[in-house]
Amino acid sequence: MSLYAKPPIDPTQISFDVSSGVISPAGPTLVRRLSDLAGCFKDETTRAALADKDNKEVYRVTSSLVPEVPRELPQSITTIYCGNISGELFMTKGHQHPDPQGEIYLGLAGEGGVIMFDGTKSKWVEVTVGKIAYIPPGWAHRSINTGKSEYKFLAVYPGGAGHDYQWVLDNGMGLRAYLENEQLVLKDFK
Ligand code: M6P
Ligand code: ZN
Repeated sequence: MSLYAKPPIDPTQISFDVSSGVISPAGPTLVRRLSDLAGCFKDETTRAALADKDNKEVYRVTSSLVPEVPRELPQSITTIYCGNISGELFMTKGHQHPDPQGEIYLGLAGEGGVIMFDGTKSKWVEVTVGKIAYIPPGWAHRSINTGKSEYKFLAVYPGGAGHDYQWVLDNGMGLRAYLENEQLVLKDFK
C-alpha cells in the first residue's frame, strides 16, 4: 500500500522531444511575450514600446501532467528564444520559491544559463547540454539565452514550492546578462 494516501498520479513514463519542446502526455503550456515581462529589463521604455508593436514571444514552458502540489515533482521544458532589449538578453521573468525548496535545471539544447540571487550574493551558472544547475533553497532564479538559437532546459522542481515573481521585482537578481561583441557580459543589476 502507498504510504501517501492519495497520490494524484500513477507511476508513469513521460516522453519529451527536445526539438519541439513537447512533453507527452502534456500538461499546460505557458507562453510569455514582451508584454508579460514588465519590469524585467533595464530598458523598460524599449520593452514597453516593443510590446505595443510586435509583442514577440520571449519564451514558452511546456509541462507534464505531474501537478504543482506538495510532494509531487513536476517537470517542464522552457524554450527561450533568441533576442535582446537594448543588448540585455532574453530571459525568464525569474522567481523565488515562497516555500524555500531546491530545483534542478538540465541543459537540453542551445547556449544559456541561470542567474541565481539570494538577496545578497548572486551567481551565474551555465546550463548547456550535459550540465545540471542546482538551485538551492532560498535562491531566486532567472534563465537567459546567451546563444544564437533557441535555448532549452528541463526543470524538475518540488510541486509545493510555488512562484513568487514580486520578490524579483522588489529585490532584483543581482546581475544582468548582456551580449557585447558576441560575448556574454554580466553587469551589476542596478
Ligand atoms: C522553469 C521552472 C518553472 C518556471 C519556468 C519559467 O521551467 O523553473 O517553474 O515557471 O522555468 O520561469 P518563470 O516562472 O520565472 O517565468
Ligand atoms: Zn523555481
